[in-house]
Amino acid sequence: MTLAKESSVTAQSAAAAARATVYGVPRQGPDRELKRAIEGYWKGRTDAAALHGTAAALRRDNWRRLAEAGVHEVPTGDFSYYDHVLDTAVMVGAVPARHRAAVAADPLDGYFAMARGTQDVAPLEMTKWFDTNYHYLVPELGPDTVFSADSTTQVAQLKEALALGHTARPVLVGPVTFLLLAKPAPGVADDFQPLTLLDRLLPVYAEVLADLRAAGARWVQLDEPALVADRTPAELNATARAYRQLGALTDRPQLLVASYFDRLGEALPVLAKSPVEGLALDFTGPAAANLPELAAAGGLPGKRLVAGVVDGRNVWINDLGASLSTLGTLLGLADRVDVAASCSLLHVPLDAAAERDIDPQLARWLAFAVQKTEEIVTLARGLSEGTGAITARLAANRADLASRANSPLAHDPAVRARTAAVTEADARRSAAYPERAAAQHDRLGLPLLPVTTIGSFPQTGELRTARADLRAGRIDETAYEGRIATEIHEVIGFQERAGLDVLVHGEPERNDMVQYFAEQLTGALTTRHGWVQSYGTRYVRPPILAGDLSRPEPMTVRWTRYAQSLTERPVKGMLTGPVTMLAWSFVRDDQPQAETARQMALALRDEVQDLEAAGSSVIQVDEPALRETLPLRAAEREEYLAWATEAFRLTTSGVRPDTQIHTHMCYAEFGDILRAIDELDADVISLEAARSHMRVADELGAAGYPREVGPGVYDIHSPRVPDVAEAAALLRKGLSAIPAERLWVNPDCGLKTRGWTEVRAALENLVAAAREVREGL
Ligand code: MET
Repeated sequence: MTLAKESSVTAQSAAAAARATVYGVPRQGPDRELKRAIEGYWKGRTDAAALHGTAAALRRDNWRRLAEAGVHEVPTGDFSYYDHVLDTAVMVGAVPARHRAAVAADPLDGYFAMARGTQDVAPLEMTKWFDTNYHYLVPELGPDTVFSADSTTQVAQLKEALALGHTARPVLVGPVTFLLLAKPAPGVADDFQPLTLLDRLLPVYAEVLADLRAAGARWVQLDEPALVADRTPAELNATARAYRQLGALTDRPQLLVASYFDRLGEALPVLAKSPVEGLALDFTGPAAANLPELAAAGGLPGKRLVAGVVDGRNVWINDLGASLSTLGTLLGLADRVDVAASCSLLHVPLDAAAERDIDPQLARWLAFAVQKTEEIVTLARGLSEGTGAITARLAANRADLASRANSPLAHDPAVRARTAAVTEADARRSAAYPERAAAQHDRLGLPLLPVTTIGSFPQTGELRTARADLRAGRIDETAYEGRIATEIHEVIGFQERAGLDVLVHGEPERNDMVQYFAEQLTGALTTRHGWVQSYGTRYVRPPILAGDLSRPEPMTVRWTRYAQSLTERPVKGMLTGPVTMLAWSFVRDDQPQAETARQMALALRDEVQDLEAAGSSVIQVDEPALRETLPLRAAEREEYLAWATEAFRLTTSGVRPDTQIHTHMCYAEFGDILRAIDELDADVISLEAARSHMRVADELGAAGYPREVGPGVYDIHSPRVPDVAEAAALLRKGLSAIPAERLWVNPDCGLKTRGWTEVRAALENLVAAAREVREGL
């Protein structure tokens, strides 16, 4: 292990001590107080004053926690009632016309209306924040958009922090990223490019910057993560123009432009040459390439560099020695170097110390936001005062890392031997698709346009109560299982009566499609308090894939077999796929993701084979996350798709030719993974299509996709029930792209969030539509 060069460390302390900072912290509070306060406000249980009071107290506690840990410069403006991109839209006056009256009447209610919609007005669209599991609200812009500055919230939060005695740095979404994340407003041409509004937006940012300076900001951080994706020369020119103009302002704080989630690449020289005073760069994972690229570009003479050396997106302890080595190299490349996490700590849970049930051996390897803050402070101290000042801490860190490297909890020789022995043939079905299709046709005897669902049926209040009762000890395991069995009985009965062709058991026993499996896998952990914001007041607890993965016993066979015992029709086995299991978990960082994916795939392969042996003739392996984990840079995609598709095939290829493998993905945009979808070699794929008028069917048809497809004809994201005519029209549209022999009829996604009344009506209509269209064939 190399440590920071003592000579460079002395140089830094002579100039200025390295500062520890972060770009943002988890918003929810130790007990998700924010969620409760906001939802209480929505339900009318608390008033706005009480909500503001809770929020201010949480911010105060967050800053105090940071300051007490030794963070020198705390962020402001990272806090949000819903989403920071929505906050930015409000800050620049980009309120859609349909929401203006509500915002004018009451800014807080108007804000929530933009986020969630009302009875009469649709919300902004929501989508994933880069390749994280956080969702932001998509700004809607058009040629007529008139921006206007409203710095109230940013100024108020800055003043709060300053009044509490903190050195504070407001954090804003930068103008280029804001525009690149926006989409054309309804009614505006699809090809409208929001970036063309840059010259109108910059004066608004100038005004906000002046207001923040007047309120006491010495530095302001502008987040530009959009610059880590592949950008066109025009986009890079716009970036150069933006920062030339903002840099030239006289009435402004010093500017720190932050990037994260990958390397800056072509945008690095653009920002390095701009007249901003500082850059924040990610030096973790693939973004580690920022280091040589920065050196090659001649560094950042005269500028401040904030070095994101602590991974802000995973839950593992930092290798402090390695980080100090990186920091030591960086010292020669900038005027001063400060230390941070790679991105906002929004993406990790708050405090690993709250996890009392985790094996203490394993707990040593975990770092949530609180622990990462301590690592950042330690590194800043080591950089300023020399490694001698943190000797004991470095030794403890080495011991923790060594305990992980050698731990039998993380290393299972049997699992390793098995992944090492995987051959190309293991990830290939034993027969080609045409032969399989014929065998499956004979075995299943399905009609043309078979009707099925995606897996889950409504997760009713009774089911959730039963689970809570079981956890609280109010009912025992037997009583709980009785309730699950009753539910499965009803779900099967309904599907038979409604006339569906391939049935499901409805997933009533699953708390969550990832957690349910993680709880049963060796090598995976689940947390009690490890909440991470997904969107708005929705928080999830991603499992932690800590060690080599294996499946001690079957996970789904019992309920699937029970469901099958109730009907003559085929019941689909239902599993979450390996790529999605990884995407929605915190994945170990001490081996390539491809290796973890392979272990997961083999564990799931055993389950697939056990289902087959128990009589399942149809097995679905869901991969809704295949596309969202696609790397931000095109150059990294091929490698990802290679291991991801291999993991899916490894999971599903051990079955007989006459066992039908389904997969499901719920999004309509996947032009960029068409080839990968083909590589999965699934017999049947179901996709989201209802909202986009079966566009996926057209795309797959045009691409010559050779296997069976179920483009969703029922949009389950809305309480609307499609009538027979509407579903039939969509099916006919599907038939224009996919021949009847290969077209399935199904909803867009699982039904767990819907109510029984809608589900009953919608599925009956789907069956009727399928019969009507079949008759016309
Ligand atoms: N089988 C799962 C369900 O129906 C698939 C969900 S994909 C987000 O709920």
